Amino acid sequence: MSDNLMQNEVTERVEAVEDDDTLDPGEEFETPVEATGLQLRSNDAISQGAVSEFRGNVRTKTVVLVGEQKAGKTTLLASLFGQFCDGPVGRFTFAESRTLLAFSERRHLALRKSQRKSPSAPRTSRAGPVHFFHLCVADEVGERFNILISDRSGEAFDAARRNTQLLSRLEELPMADFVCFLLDAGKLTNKETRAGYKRKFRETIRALNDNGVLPSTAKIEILVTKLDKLQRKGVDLEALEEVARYEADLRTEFAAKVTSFEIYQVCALPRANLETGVVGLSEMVDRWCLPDPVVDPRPMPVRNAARYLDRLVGVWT
Ligand SMILES: Nc1nc2c(ncn2[C@@H]2O[C@H](COP(=O)(O)OP(=O)(O)OP(=O)(O)O)[C@@H](O)[C@H]2O)c(=O)[nH]1
Ligand SMILES: [Mg+2]
Repeated sequence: MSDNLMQNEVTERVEAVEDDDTLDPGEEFETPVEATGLQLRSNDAISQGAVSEFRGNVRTKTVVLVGEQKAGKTTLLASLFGQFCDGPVGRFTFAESRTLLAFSERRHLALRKSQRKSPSAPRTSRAGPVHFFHLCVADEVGERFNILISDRSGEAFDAARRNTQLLSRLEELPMADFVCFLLDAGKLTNKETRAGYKRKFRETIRALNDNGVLPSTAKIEILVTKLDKLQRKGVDLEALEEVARYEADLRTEFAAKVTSFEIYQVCALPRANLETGVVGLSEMVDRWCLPDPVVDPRPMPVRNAARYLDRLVGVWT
């Protein structure tokens, strides 16, 4: 072999090693299975059985998406994942997902044109159980936040609204840190169907709240989805006022009944008006990752306590 050829080979090898050093170490970022004690199938959505164990081992916020058929639940989580694929979302970057393939598949299906006129996600199977999607994000200083987002068919919520005996089958609700009700803004612009839709939407929240299936600590979010449908040509001012009025009505009815009740506008897939763009997802992640306020575990001093023993707490504080 000539000197020149040998020199080239050595240079190539050195460059290859240098390249390797700069490569994303990938696997090393994964939470080791020994640390979580879990053998989750990383490429599938997580089933109900595995999720409790996962939550027991990893500090996680669980987000439950509630909404009737075609409200946009699957598209919302697919779009959120898609945003992270494109780069940082607000102050967070993507760190890891144990449901990568499941996320990618939903994203692909949500964007796919196929034989349809426009992109659309296939309906989540009615008979299928609840599934969870795992997203781990990191903030500017590298602190990681784990989020589990549930997805199930809207038909299950519809059935539980009509027959409260089925509420116990919504097994994801007791573990919710956030319960997000997806309100389809597009349906509020349709004068013929809006009254029925508004009634059903309200009844779903009532059914869940009045029957005690919403955890008392869970934060309730109304996500007004498909914002692009409110901003497309031909939507009159009356429709926008209708949405604002309905939001106010919901606030009046539910805000005082739950720990936290907020309404946010989002757009996951602006197919009715591209100018709307993707709206509200980075703020959503921000809220979901917000650390819980520190609780002071010390006992409260008793005022005018009769016993010396009970006065001690006051003396110490
Ligand atoms: N214009 C518009 N369409 C949306 C948006 N988000 C979702 N969609 C469409 O709404 C339809 C239903 O979305 P899905 O995400 O499948 O709804 P889902 O709540 O998961 O429905 P089920 O699985 O049947 O319970 C799809 O055709 C989506 O493309 C949005 O932000 N804007
Ligand atoms: Mg779905």
